[in-house]
Amino acid sequence: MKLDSQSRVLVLTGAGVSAESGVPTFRGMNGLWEGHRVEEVASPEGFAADPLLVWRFYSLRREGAAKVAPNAGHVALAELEARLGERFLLATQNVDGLHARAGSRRMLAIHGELFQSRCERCNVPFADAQTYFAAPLPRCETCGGAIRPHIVWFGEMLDPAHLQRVEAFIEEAGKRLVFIAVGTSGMVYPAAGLVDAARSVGGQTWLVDAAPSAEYSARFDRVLTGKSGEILPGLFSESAPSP
Ligand code: BV8
Ligand code: ZN
Repeated sequence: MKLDSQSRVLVLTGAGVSAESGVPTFRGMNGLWEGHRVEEVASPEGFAADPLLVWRFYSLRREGAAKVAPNAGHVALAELEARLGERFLLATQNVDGLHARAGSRRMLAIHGELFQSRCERCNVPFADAQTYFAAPLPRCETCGGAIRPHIVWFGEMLDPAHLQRVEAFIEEAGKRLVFIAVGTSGMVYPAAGLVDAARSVGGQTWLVDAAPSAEYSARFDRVLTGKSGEILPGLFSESAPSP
């Protein structure tokens, strides 16, 4: 991939970038968890209906994510950020915290953070690695409200500040934009619409995925099929010829 001194790189990552770290992907779970549809468990309706079931889902994921480490794909993205500085921005759909652990700083966790919780009334997120597998479930000391994972659930709005930062980056970059989606099936909106926004300003669009879907692939200029942990490290080194 040829990047020059004008290139502005926006990266969108999904569950596939953490797969080589041992974190299960959503498609890998066929959208199910212990027989429940993820969309039901990861939703405000699901939390209202059965908060213990939802806390068990996120507690298992906290336990899992605490045992894994960033892989070469996460590291390659942190290194690219170090090279490009403000000409780089990462929007991740992942909540596992692995990008931050690999050193990414110019990173927006657009679907929330697994290791943060918040009172559903006070809405102030705080670091929380606790697991909750049985009642009593955590309640806010200030107002007594229910504590929930600081996650953007299906049917919930993404943080407008995140969306504004991504849109501003795309607008400002224009034709100098290189948009790279890594390890995402492109099924969940509004993240899945970013490639269209990138194309609308004349940016270059690349997809890196182990098993890209035909529908999502069709919206990219270039599709590199393979594991992100194997492709990313060599993709950005200036000397490497475009594969
Ligand atoms: C919104 C946090 C509306 C949860 C997530 C009906 C009701 C309500 C909403 C909707 C509806 N119908 C449609 C919607 C909109 C909905 C949506 O898009 N649904 C989809 C299912 C159709 N979107 C929303 O609800 C969003 N909010 O629309 O608000 C609104 C509007 C106005 C006012 C009020 C409300 C919120 C979406 C965020 C949901 N939260 N995450 C949690 O993590 O627990 S989404 C969650 O699933 C992930 O964050 C991620 O985004 C998504 C899974 O996608 P991927 O990351 O792509 O993972 P996947 O497994 O699918 O793919 C992995 C890829 O990696 C594969 O391609 C695979 O080939 C590849 N791969 C595997 N290994 C490797 C690899 N690639 C490279 N290397 C490897 N080694
Ligand atoms: Zn509260």
